[in-house]
Amino acid sequence: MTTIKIGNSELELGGAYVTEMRDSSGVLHDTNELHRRMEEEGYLLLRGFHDRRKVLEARMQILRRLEEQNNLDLTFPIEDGVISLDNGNASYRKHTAELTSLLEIVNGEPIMKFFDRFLGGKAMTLDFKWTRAVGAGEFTGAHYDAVFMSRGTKNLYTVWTPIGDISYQIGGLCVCPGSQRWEKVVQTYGQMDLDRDNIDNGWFSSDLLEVVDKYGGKWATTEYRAGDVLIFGMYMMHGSLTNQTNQYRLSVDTRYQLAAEPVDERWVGNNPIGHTAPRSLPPTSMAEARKRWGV
Ligand SMILES: O=C(O)CCC(=O)C(=O)O
Repeated sequence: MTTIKIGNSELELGGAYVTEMRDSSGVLHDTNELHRRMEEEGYLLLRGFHDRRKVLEARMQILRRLEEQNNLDLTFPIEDGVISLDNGNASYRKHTAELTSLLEIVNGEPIMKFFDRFLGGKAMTLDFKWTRAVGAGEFTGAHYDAVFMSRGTKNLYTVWTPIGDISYQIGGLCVCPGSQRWEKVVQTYGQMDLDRDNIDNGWFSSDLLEVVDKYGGKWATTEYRAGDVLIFGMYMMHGSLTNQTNQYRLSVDTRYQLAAEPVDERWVGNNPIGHTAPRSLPPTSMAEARKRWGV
């Protein structure tokens, strides 16, 4: 029995809440089938999409940054990315421009060519890269990406790239297939703009189980290998498993769209402005907003 952790709950893979993700790498060259699966299931897991050695090179570049920032416990090999005392999430975002190996992966030919084909035209990627080092006991709550980056085209895709091998214990991403069709949620929460609406941190819920209790379906997840990518659209409810180890979970999420379509200006340019919410007023809680929306 494989046990995984969501929030504080230990769950069985194949049980009521969690199922194994489907691997679509076998249909990588069949664009119609990729579209069909994206439409139906809402995500594409493509194993071995990137050259594993390049991803591991990017991992070392990041780990050296974390070492310089004193985030690592150096009584263990640097490769293991063991977290130093303070345990929290670590940030290396301000160093993104120096992470050349990482940028080669997320801006490189394989992924850009994939999107040229998938989108049926010249693709572009948003310049901002959401780099992550998720600490012990940490996880990401359930959300749609639309809330954070939908001022341009809605035909925008997230690519989540594990930077290293990610076991169930380290805790990678999970998605909720079918959540792209939760019409009422899409029409209310899904229309929210974090910077305009000032509602909490944008997470629909920090309790992933509550979400499927209410709307049905299951969370789908897997163990990832360096080289894999997971792709989904703006209205796919997703979050992550809890990191149960003393090692950082390294990953990056990046966005792709047709170059000819409108762009969310917050996330492009040499120094993207990012979230702009004037937080002079206290934020409305998501619980309150959900009550108002009836979701
Ligand atoms: O890596 C994570 O924990 C969150 C990533 C995420 O929310 C995304 O890829 O949109």
